[in-house]
Amino acid sequence: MANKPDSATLDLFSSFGELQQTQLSQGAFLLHGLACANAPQLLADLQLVVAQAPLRHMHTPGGLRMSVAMTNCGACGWVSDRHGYRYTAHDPVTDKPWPLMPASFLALAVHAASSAAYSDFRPDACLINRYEIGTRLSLHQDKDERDFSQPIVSVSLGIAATFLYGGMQRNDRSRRVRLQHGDVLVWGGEDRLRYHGILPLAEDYHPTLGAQRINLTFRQGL
Ligand code: MD3
Ligand code: FE
Repeated sequence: MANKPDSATLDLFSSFGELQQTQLSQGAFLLHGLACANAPQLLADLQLVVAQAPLRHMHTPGGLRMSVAMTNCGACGWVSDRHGYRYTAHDPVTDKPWPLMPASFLALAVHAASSAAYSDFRPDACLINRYEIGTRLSLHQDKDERDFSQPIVSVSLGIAATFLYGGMQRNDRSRRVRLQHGDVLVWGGEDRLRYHGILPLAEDYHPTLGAQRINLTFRQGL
């Protein structure tokens, strides 16, 4: 069998600085360190968001408590409870609308999508995931959004994690991709419905975030 590389790395230049981009597959791009320079602003804005909409452990429709703590900002937010998964305009914990998406979040997400060739990305939701040591996210598809032609942009902050990048079927073999502080992933096209997950977070320490990893995923939910 031909021994062809399964990803290609390019060096690009953008207004966000010099950046290395790895194409994982047809529609999936890893933008190495794209969010590093903006991380202090993102984290300051994140603090304002979680002060209004606290991180919480949601439950799966089967009643299991998720080990990832979550909240949202934007016009809508992803929620899970015993009735299922969906996007809502209000935070069920506070009964208030989700906090506005900070300008720093939106600018980064739109920039990342456009540098990966998705030029009309208009995210209306940002799901915020917090991982502590041992927290994991088992293999799943993101299919609660209305329009799968829209990509998803994800931003990793804090301690590094191992991302599982699977296929279109749960049992397809997964690749492992290390996600570092500041890395941005963009998923669209034929890769939009791939199974993916995060291995249990190994013990580590990040200079600004301590013993945690934060992931922001930008979606068009409605
Ligand atoms: C591939 N988050 O919030 S981000 C999620 O690191 C989620 O917190 C993980 O999976 C995290 O749903 C992984 C990378 C990611 C996000 C969405 C995807 C990969 C994706 C959607 C489709 C395919
Ligand atoms: Fe996901």
